[in-house]
Amino acid sequence: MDIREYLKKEKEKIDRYLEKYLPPEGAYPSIIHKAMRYSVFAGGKRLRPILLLTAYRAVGGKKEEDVMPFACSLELIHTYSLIHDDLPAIDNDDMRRGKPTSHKVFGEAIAILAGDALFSFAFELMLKTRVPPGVLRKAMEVLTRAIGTSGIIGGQVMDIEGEKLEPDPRLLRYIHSHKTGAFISAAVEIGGILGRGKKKEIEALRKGGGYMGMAFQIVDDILDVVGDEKKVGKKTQKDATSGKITYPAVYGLDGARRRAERYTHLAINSFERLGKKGKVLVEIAKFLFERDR
Ligand code: GRG
Repeated sequence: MDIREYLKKEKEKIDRYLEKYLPPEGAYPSIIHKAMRYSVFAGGKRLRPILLLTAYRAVGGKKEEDVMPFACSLELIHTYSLIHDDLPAIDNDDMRRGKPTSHKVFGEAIAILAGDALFSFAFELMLKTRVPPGVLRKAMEVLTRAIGTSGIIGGQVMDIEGEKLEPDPRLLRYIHSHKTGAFISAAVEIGGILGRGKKKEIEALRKGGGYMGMAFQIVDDILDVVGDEKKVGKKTQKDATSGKITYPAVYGLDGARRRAERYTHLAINSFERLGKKGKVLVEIAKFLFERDR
């Protein structure tokens, strides 16, 4: 299969649904809806919704339309995290997804509120997922754990605190597995839950997603050092100047690449436990290791 073509088609489909779901720009008060749409449609690979849908199909899920609200809600939460991550009080970035960041265009107050609004709208949308209430509840349990202090927020807090600490491999693993790995793992696991996969399948998805998330963040670190700003869509070479604890900082570029490769193999081994049905996830894991954006 051509994985690039698969990802392109999936992204286009998700974009169509996001367009349909998000409040129109003109809805009062227009400025906030404009800001929400600006960041969502600034670009983005739509990786987390794609992973949810791919895992859903891998366990035999057939009614994609029914789970599309959940898939798209992940992209809204992800975009929210990017807007807040870019704020002057956090990473202070001017560019994201190849465009000026939200606070550069709309000012800090509206950028903060656009993030908040995407977050709350994500839950409004998620509740429209057409699965039995018990299944939705389980999926939401996984999601809320992944985005709270035992997931993204915990990782982000230590990412900031870490700038004042000595680089240490355990802290590094904590930051990456929480800041990035937890959400990616949740996206894959939720796909399995919504598709009513068997317990063993969901476990393989959860594990594989966690390993893939680690590899993803290590590649993100590597791209900060060697990536092309135009492709990456944001300023590169920032981590070293801000004293971030990253894989290249702790293990060097080659050591980081080896570790990203090792996590990718672990992810592949987990997805292969699904047999033929795990094939697309295997291809995505390989693609993410080789990506340049
Ligand atoms: C509770 C969701 C939430 C967030 C609040 C600000 C914050 C706490 C967390 C920031 C987390 C963060 C930005 C982690 C980095 C993850 C990462 C590698 C992002 C880039 O993801 P891509 O490459 O981006 O999928 P695109 O633009 O393609 O969607």
